[in-house]
Amino acid sequence: MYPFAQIESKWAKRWRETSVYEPDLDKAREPFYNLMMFPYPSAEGLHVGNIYAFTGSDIYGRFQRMHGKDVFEPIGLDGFGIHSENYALKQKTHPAKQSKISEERFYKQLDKIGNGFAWNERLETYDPDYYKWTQWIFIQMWKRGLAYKKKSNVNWCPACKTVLADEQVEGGECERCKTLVTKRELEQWFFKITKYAERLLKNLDKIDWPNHIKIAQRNWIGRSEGALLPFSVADSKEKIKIFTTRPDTILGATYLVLAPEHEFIYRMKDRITNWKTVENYIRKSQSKTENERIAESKAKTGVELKGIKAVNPATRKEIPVWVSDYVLVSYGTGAIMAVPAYDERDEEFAQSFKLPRPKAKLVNGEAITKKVGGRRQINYHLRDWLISRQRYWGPPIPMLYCGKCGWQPVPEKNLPVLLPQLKEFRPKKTGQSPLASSPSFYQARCPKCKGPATRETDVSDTFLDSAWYFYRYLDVNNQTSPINKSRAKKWLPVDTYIGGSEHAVLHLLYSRFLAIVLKELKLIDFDEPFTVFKNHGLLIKDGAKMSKSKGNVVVPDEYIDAFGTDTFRMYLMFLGPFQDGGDWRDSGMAGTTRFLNRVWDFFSDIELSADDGVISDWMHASIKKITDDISGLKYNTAISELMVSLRRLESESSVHKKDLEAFLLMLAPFAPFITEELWEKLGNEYSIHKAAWPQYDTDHLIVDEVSLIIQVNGKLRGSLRVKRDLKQENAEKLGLGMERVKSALGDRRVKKIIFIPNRLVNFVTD
Ligand code: ANZ
Ligand code: ZN
Repeated sequence: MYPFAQIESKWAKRWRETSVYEPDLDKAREPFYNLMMFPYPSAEGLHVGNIYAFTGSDIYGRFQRMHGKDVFEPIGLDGFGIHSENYALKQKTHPAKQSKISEERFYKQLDKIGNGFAWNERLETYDPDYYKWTQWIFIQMWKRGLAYKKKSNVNWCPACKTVLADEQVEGGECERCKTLVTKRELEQWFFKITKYAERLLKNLDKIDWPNHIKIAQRNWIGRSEGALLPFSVADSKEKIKIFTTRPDTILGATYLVLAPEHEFIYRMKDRITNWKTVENYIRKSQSKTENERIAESKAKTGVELKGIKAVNPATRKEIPVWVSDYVLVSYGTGAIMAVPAYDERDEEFAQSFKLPRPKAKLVNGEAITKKVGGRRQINYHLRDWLISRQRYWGPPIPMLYCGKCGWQPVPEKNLPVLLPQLKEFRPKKTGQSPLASSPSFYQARCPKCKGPATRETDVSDTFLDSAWYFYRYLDVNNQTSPINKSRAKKWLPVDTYIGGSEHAVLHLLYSRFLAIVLKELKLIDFDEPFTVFKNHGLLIKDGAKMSKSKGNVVVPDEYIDAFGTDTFRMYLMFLGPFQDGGDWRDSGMAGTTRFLNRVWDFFSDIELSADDGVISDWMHASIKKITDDISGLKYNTAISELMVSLRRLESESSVHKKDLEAFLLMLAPFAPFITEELWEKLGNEYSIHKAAWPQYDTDHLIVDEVSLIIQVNGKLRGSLRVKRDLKQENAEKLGLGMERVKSALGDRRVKKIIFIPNRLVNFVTD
């Protein structure tokens, strides 16, 4: 086996000493921001699934660097948040202590995977130097009217003991721990992402992202065109406004349905003759999850509001008003007109309660909207981002409450609001953060009237930490601004972002939202942070996605120790197309080990032809294939082609130096250590990772090969496999490059060249 341990530590050291992977952030000429998704240290360390993603991204960065780009490939840790806190709880340590342990472990691992990281710019989200600015961003949100506190019925995870944003509820379960989410009436902080719904939707057209992610975001934003129609209430001045996408069906609207939380119900309390039943129903519905309420499989429930009638403005008929939990308070107006003739849900409901289901004519939707005094309305399913968390391990929300002055932001000069070292940091069931039991934390002065004030004791969601980290990488020590504007102008938006699709909505939507706000703050001059986003696939083991909860996680360290980083990287990338993922097998490493050993042996014992500057035709073809494959992240087929090329090199009695170089250069992104060593052995200038990617010439591509006989003065001196219809001048060049032709010619001058296409070249001398 080749001495990988020695080679790998040698070059790791040299790369660091010579800052090969540290671009000049101010002066770089061809900036290329190569970003991979922010890792969060929730577990014992990185598993091979994480490394799979990072390696794939790194290969792309190295490929760009060899194309003359100044590649910036930063790394850091998203170490705040529930993931990390839960892990600390499990380890029975304090999150502040645990995070230091995890940090060390993570960086040690990341240092070993052979990525071209710009280590000088690393950052951790729990560093006060970082979260000071996370808090600053919160305050700017507040100042722009984009942050507000509101009591509402929010998602509550009983296991995480905190509220969750809608984006963190998947199929009614907590995105993180899969516990069934319940509803709780709590006062919470929100960011007004809905203000930008239309922009977030429209901008999707101008970015190069996988279609399925764009679709997920479009669906999440959920633009819906319809109308607001007023229904008057009989014997009263009240009106109930409903939202419908089908005003044309109004003649068939035979009853109204209100969400249980609709305020109209409480206002009408005195007129509702069956109030007890109604109240009971409302209470029961509050314990259901949203998913249970709208599930198609569940029978619809509801109660009529006795004593109340509405009037259909088109038919002028009096119709009953019901309350049912299949209508959601947070969408549209929280009230609907039910049209059993056209709407399935309404039909089902009408059937259960034996309500009439008359066939009704359709009318002109726009005209009727006007006629009944309604108006056209566009609705979005997107809701505001619930940003507060009742947990300990996050940036305290930098707000103060004063009985006299109301909510006040912490003055910017007093940032950061440091997270205090609390012994009792465990989440509570009460809906209050552990910080609420620390008077020394929450007792404060109002910045306005200097009277007593109380600090907000919730912390902000981790997704805020990770919505802006890539700006900070550009200037991690900046004390005066969260973002270095001139560097941001130079380096951003991110050129290529590679990550998994589990963040299709969450992180990728929040980051897009934040970019719009940062642009308004004039810190950046674009509103889409990731021009190109590419998805990688997942590593599968024993038929399941590799994850801690499935217990099928493979820890990389022992494999790297046993086989070396280069082999490990190549093995991962050879498993399948990077964007599809692959199947991990413990035994699989043998193949790539053999390959790199062969590379090593071959280069150790090589017979070079003179450096004739020629790249063989077959190598031109290989270069084209590998270049195309890497551009398309098809790393597995690029590796196959490298294997074919090696076999070809091995079979030749003497090889062109340029072929060898091309081979090493193309292997370099995959196996950065061994190639650096062999590059040096070939006598080339350090570093291979900054050398130019080999160029192919389409003229040389062998589409269809023929044998060309090469003669000197009519005497056979060899033959060449070349592409059919090769041009005379190229055939001459190739022939003259052959050792046997050179020695046969000696120092005689070539007087004439006879060329028969696809057959022969004959060099005739004086
Ligand atoms: C009458 C009707 C007739 C409707 C018909 C649909 C079909 P999207 O596309 O999601 O916007 N709706 C309105 N607000 C609702 C709420 N808060 N909770 C539950 N359902 C609500 O769908 C809008 C349609 O969903 C609206 O149009 C309304 O039913 C219902 F043949 O009004 B429709
Ligand atoms: Zn005050």
